[in-house]
Order: sequence, then C-alpha cells, then structure tokens
Amino acid sequence: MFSKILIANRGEIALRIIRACHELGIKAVVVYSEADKNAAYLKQADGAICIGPANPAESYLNIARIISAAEIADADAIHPGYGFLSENMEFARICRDCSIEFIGPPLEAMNLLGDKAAARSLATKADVPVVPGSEGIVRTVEDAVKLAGEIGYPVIVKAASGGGGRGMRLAHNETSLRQGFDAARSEAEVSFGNREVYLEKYIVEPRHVEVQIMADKAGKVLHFFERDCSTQRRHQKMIEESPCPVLDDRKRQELCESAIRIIKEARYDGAATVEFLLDKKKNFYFMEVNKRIQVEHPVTEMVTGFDLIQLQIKVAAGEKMEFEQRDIKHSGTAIECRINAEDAANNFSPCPGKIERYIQPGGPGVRVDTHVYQGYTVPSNYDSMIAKLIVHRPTRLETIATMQRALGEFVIEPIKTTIPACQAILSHNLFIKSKIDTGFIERHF
Ligand code: MV4
Repeated sequence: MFSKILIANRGEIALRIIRACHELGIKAVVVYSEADKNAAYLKQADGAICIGPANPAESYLNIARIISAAEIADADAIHPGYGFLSENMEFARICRDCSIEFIGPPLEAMNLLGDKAAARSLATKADVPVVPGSEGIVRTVEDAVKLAGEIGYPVIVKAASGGGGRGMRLAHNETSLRQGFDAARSEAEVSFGNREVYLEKYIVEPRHVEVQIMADKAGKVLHFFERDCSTQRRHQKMIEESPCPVLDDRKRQELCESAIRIIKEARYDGAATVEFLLDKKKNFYFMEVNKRIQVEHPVTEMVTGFDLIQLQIKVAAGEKMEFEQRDIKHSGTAIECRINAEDAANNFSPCPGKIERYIQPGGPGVRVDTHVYQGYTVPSNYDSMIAKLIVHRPTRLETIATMQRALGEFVIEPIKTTIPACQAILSHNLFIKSKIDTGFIERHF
C-alpha cells in the first residue's frame, strides 16, 4: 500500500481524498495555489505545498510544479481528483516515467477511450448498443449528408476529441448539416487541436444515465449500479440520483453489464463511469467513458455502502477486490444537490465572496461534502461548486422530503447559491413524478 499520496486538486474533493487517505493510514499531502492559501483543509492534510498563483495554468494544471511537489513530499502516488489533470495523458505518462503511481486511468485506455469515435467502435465490439451513426470518423460533408439521408434527421455532429457536451452541432436538415459540419470541424480544431468529427442520429429528449465501475489490476470489473443525471443545465449537472427511477431490474442489469463489457474490452483499471443516453422507449445507447472519479460519486457510496475513494486508492496500489458482484447491493434512494456559489437570477453567474454565516444541515440520512465554513472566502478563480448535499432514505419520495428539509436548514450567507434553484426543482411536479429528461431545466425554469 502507498505510504503517502499527493493530492493534485482543491476544494471539497481534496478534503474528501484526505479523509479517505487517513482512514487507510496513508499520509496525505495537498498542493494549493495562492488563492487557496487560507483553506482549512490544508491544516487537515499532513503537508501542504504551494505550487503557484491562482491561475490554474500556473498551479493546478502545471505539471512540472505538481511533479516537483510530489518529489519534495516524497509521495508514492498522486490522486488527481476530478477536472484539472485527472484525464491528462501527458501528466499520466510523466507520473509513470517518474515512478509515481497515477491514481487514474491506465495510459493505454486513455488513448482508446479519449477518441470518442474509437470508443464507439469499442462499444460495438463489446456488443453494447450505440446510437445509429457513422463507423468512425466522417471525412467529408458529402459523406455526412449521404449518411444522414440513410439514418434520418435530426443528426448530431460530434468532435472525436470532444466530450461532456463540447464540440457538438445539431442538424435538422441537409442545409443545417452542411453549415454545422464545417462549424463543428473548425470548433473542434480550435478547442481540441483535432478536426475529426463523427455523426450520430440525434436522440430527442433523452435521460442521462451513467454506470459506476471499479476495476482492479487483476482484470476484475464490477459495477456499482447507475446514477440518473438528467437534471442538468448547459451540461452542468445540478441534481443526481440513484437508482434511475424509470429502469426496471432487468433493464438495469442489462445496462450495468453493458458498462462492464466496455471496460473489459478497454482493459481498463481504476474508477470509471460509463455514460449512456436513455430514450423515451427506454432503449439505452453508449455515449462515452469518464475516466476519473466523478463529482457525484457520493450518491453511489450511499446506496451501496462502499467507499469509492478508498477502493480507488486500493486498486491503484494493486490490491485485488476481494468481493464479487453479488456482494454489491443497492439499497434505497440517494439524491445529491450541487450547491454552487452562483446567482440563478443572474443567469447562474458565479458569486464568489466571504461566507459570513454558515449553518450546515444534519439528521438521519444527510451527508454534506464540502470544504467551506463560516468565515471562508470563496475564490473567484475556480469552479463555483462549494458543497454537495447528499440524502439517502428508503424511498425516492422520502429522499425528496428529507432533501427539502435539509436544503431549508442550509444557511450560506450572504453569497448567492443554487440552494433556492434546487428547492424549486425538487418541488416541481414533473421532477417528483420523474418525468424528466436532459431538457427539463431549460424548458421549465
Ligand atoms: C447526444 C444527444 C442526443 N443524441 N447524442 C451531451 C454530452 C455528451 N456526453 C453527449 N451529449 C448528448 N449527446 C445523441 N446522439 C444529447 C446530448 C445531450 C446531453 C446528454 C447528456 C446530458 C445532457 C445533455 C444535454 C444536451 C444534449
């Protein structure tokens, strides 16, 4: 097992990883930027190393500085959390060259799954359904038009190097496809340095369902059931839950076993999330693999009882998972609300500043993952998520009721947060009945 881990991240996930390390008897050293120098979790860590100014390019994204910090701390592994360098292949390669274990995806799988067109082929090879579309890259606009004619409009053009909703163009007819194709290629070039695009039939009003996977280095791949993340706005998730309320046990098993097959086909190890779209008829289609621990992992921890960060660290250290799929049981419903420092009345623009009054909710089935506290100043340089409120109760309706109670108790003043927005969503008749899809927030709020 590792004796010391360097945490190459900040905020709530840095604290979450510190906690997991300490429970495993591992020392945790955290890096920080000048903007984070007063954060209280720096004192909870066994060491804290300043790696530069607030600008992420000069600190949390600066590979040389992070590797230097790992050398200074004498860490034997780096946990990248989510975002920042968590799926950066160059960083993973340098860690390997420096004999530091990267607690993230294996290099080979990053290549294979990082190219979305290649990942689509991999899914097909693993006998997992994909949306009708191109076999690999579409090279010319004429090929795109021909293919769209065969599969039918609407279609969506996606950047091969894209993901998470970036570099996509929707087309309802040939004219918009001809425009969108070139626009998508230019945007892909600028954003990802790769002009390659592929084509898919556009699924109207889908749900976003994802399967949590953990794989050890001995080739054992297990699923920890699914999360429904349909409640999102502009590709930013706001509320996640498990189980997906519209799946029956048979469909759920089919979905989770499909996710396992893709991960096995990629010879992947570590934590992964396999994303699917679910259409109105409850057909599921593979979208992409997220090769990191995700923000919403606590939802899965609550319904399965597993500590996914601990498990991720153990499998990275080469430990085998000494349990079977049948030992992973799903119980009750968990919902997570993301609390962002944002002003919903002002187009959800970031709302940094000092927290003068802070009262955290509690009670049965209530968990808060956060690094903030009364007197903390939310810096303006980073993602606006400051807390995650997770509730776990026996039924979905009880979970919603407890979440409403907990959101009502939560005081974060005077900065604006997404607490009122989450309350409004949870009160909505269509959310309560779970008649939602990825367009729900844009349509109703
Ligand atoms: C789609 C789609 C409809 N049809 N692909 C956006 C994020 C990326 N992972 C995939 N995305 C989508 N791909 C086809 N063929 C609709 C979306 C989509 C979406 C997906 C998941 C969650 C929110 C979304 C919001 C808008 C569009």
